[in-house]
Amino acid sequence: MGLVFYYTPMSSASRVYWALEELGVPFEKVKVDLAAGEQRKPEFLALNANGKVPLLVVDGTPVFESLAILIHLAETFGVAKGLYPEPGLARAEALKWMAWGTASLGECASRVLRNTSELFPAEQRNAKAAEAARKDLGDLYSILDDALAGKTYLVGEAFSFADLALASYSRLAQFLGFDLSPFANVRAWTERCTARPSFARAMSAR
Ligand SMILES: N[C@@H](CCC(=O)N[C@@H](CS)C(=O)NCC(=O)O)C(=O)O
Repeated sequence: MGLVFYYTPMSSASRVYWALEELGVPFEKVKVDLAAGEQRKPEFLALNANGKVPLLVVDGTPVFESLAILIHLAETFGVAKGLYPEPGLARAEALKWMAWGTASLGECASRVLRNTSELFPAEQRNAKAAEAARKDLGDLYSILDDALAGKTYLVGEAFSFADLALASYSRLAQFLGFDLSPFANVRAWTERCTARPSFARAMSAR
């Protein structure tokens, strides 16, 4: 049965798309038109009751949440490809950054989005909350910038799933109009990571 990937371009599914392209594993893709409400169709809800992308169906078993999908792909295919450490402290470091990216950076970027984007109803947006979220985002990028000082990649010497899981948020930050220019290490690392052909392939998917 293999891998069936449900995605929407420019969404939380993008980093999973990037991972699949980076791994070079065969997968079937199914585009979900969020604007048309396809995520609320019974056949999709039967696979993911959350009604959200990404969703990866692995040999018939649905896996939702982009972080869980990334970890599964990293463990299953990434180790052999040198994209994810063997179990041990280096893996703990990779997991630390992947979890931080989702729970801290991603959560914060999502707060900025929810309080500024016209994708959300005006009455649910709050300028003060947006301002606080932008400040928090700056604090988080400062932490990431310090962690990248003198380093090419986050964990070890090579590009890994830790970089992939986090670098995709730089694009979201830029989309939100967040100024990354004070964070020189983050900018250089983002350019290094997103220059990979796998990133271009994933981003050009429509
Ligand atoms: N924490 C989830 C977030 C998933 C999510 O919010 N997906 C959005 C697109 S970015 C979605 O499918 N929204 C559809 C909806 O809420 O109706 C993950 O990382 O997988």
